[in-house]
Amino acid sequence: MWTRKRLRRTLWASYVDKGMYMTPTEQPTITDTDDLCVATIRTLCMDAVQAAASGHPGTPMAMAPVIYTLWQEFLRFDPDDPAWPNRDRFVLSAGHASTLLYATLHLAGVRAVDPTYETLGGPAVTLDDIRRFRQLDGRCPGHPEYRWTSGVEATTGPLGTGAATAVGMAIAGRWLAARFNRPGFDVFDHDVYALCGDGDLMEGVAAEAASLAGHLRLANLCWIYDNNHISIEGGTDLAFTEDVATRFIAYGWNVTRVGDANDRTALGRAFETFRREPHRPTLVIVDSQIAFGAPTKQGTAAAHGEPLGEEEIRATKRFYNWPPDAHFLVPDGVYEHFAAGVGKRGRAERDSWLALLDRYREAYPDLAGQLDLIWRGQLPDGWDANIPVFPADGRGLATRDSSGKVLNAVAARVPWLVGGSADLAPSTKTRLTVDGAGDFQAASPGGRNLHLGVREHASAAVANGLSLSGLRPLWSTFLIFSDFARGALRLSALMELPVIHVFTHDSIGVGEDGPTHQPIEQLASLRAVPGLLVIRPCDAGEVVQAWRVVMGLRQEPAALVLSRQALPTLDRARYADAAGLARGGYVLVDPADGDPEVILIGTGSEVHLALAAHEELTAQGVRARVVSLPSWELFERQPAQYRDQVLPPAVRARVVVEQAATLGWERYAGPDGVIIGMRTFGASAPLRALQTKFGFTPQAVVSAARQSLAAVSAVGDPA
Ligand SMILES: Cc1ncc(C[n+]2csc(CCOP(=O)(O)OP(=O)(O)O)c2C)c(N)n1
Ligand SMILES: [Mg+2]
Repeated sequence: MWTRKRLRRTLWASYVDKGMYMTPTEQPTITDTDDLCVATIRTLCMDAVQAAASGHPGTPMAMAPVIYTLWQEFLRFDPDDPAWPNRDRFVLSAGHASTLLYATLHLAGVRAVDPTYETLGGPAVTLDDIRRFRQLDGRCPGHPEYRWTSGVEATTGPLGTGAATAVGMAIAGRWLAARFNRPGFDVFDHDVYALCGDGDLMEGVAAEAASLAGHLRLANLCWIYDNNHISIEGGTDLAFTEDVATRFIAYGWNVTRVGDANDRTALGRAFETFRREPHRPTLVIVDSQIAFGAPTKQGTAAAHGEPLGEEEIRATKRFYNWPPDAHFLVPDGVYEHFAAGVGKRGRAERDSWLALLDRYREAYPDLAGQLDLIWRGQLPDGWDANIPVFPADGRGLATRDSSGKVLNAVAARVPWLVGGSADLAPSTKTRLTVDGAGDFQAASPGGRNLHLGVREHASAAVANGLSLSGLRPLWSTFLIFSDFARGALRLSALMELPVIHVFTHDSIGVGEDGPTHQPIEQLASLRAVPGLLVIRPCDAGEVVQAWRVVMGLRQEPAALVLSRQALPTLDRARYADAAGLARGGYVLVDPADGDPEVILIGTGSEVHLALAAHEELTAQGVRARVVSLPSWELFERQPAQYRDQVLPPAVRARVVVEQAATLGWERYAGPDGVIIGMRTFGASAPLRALQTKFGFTPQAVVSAARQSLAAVSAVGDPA
């Protein structure tokens, strides 16, 4: 149906495509080149949002002088190599203002790198890309996306999260400097900037991260706060009247103010103040007026977060001394001015850094070799040499314990594997105890154990920031609290970052802590995140294999789901090799003779229930197979032939057992299978009592097997 809006948009797009609105000879009457550049950013943003008929034009227009001053005069960023390791980072936490970044990337002439961030190509953002803002497959999606548009340092849009990610980048900057800089060799000394709005500062994740940044005295971190007193529903007096400056001072930040976003001199002074501050992160509070179009008609034309409309754009352009009918116009001299500013400075910075790196290579070949591995996302030779072997043991150990041992064996060989926990490292067993690991603190920025505090959401965001800077981060909490980290956790998948999320206390098996601490729906919801590998190993043998898989990841995050309680270490002479974990699911044991008539499927601690039921069924003369299925994602990647081998379609009698919500298991249980899982919250009681109450006993698995066998024989063989 041709709504008016759609018609307008289509006509607009076709005029723009044909260049009918372009008046190339007409130039703005702006004499100052800096003003001209700022106006170019503004008009590109307006035109892009108008062409897309969606998006937020107001904030980009108001913040244009801020991003311009920062990039043109301060940011150490070489447009020719947006992956240069010691570049300053700029994170647009207010991701809804994405055109601001796209216009800047375009005007600065930033070149594209491939998704592995290794090979350089053409422009990151062309004028055509800006014309096609928010269109399918365009380089300018609605919100900035890492790996999709070069020069975008982090995927942003979920407010608060970009700012928190920047804290991770600043920690990484400190860590890299402490570990790799040597006297006379400041290989790492870059700064991290994030541009935030009211929404960012309202979000809990940003508060968590700011508190951590203040504690860690991250003087290489600068948040710029667009204090425009407005968000979607209206003025901030509706819901946000706190004193932000005082709050940040209380966090231990250095707070400075710029009274007018158009005052480039004051902005410059604020950035200099940041650079001079040796001990604290800096918050630059910039007072601004969100643009609704020509200032004469403030607030009358468009609602917040909507295109301005063509008439309003013309009026606004006139106000800027811009030809009102020109669209996507980059006036003469603008590209050149950017090239002479950020371009020239960035190139000089990178050239001298490359020369420094050459000398560093000679002086410290080992360290330089490590950096090459970091930058290529590779592991050192022999990274797995220390991984222990766990002998069969009927009593066994918790998978959190075996994981802690494997982790430390790996950490001994991968110096840039850094760990952190949201105040639960003693419980999650993620503390790195290898020689010299130490704690990361303001006074010891080379430490490999981050104390992230009880701040799960910021923990995941910080881990993303560490990963974006080349480190191999892990962070940990209880599985139940993965919910608290979800926003940043899913961004690790969206950004394709090899972050390791370690979640222990993985079931009602936590016992006495009760239903508040017993995860139910968390496994299903983690499995629902595209691109997140979820692995729930059943014993120490599978834990070893899980770490092998996880360490080999280069563009995927993983969630390791581990038990609090001890689990037997399987005798792999009797049961299949744990290496089967790499395929996601594998046959652990089959009937002594003949084909299986029923398949028992389990993950983690419940694999042992399935094995006990297998013995019982064997004694009863039932031919059963046990399948360990620790990772759906890895299993789904196997060829159909392999999957059918493990779960033969002809064997329809099946039991799935997992101490979690049953959602999704139908795919493996099939129509005649029985799923033993959790359909309610848990309860506070000793583990044994819970297992009986909720039906996690070998007897329950045996009777479920019989029930499924009966269902199959009642239906009959379809063949
Ligand atoms: C976590 C999250 N919640 C809600 C939104 C939707 N949203 C986008 S912009 C916005 C208002 C942001 O206000 P502010 O940060 O002050 O930015 P301004 O409108 O001033 O540019 C909201 C609620 C979001 N992007 N992320
Ligand atoms: Mg605002």
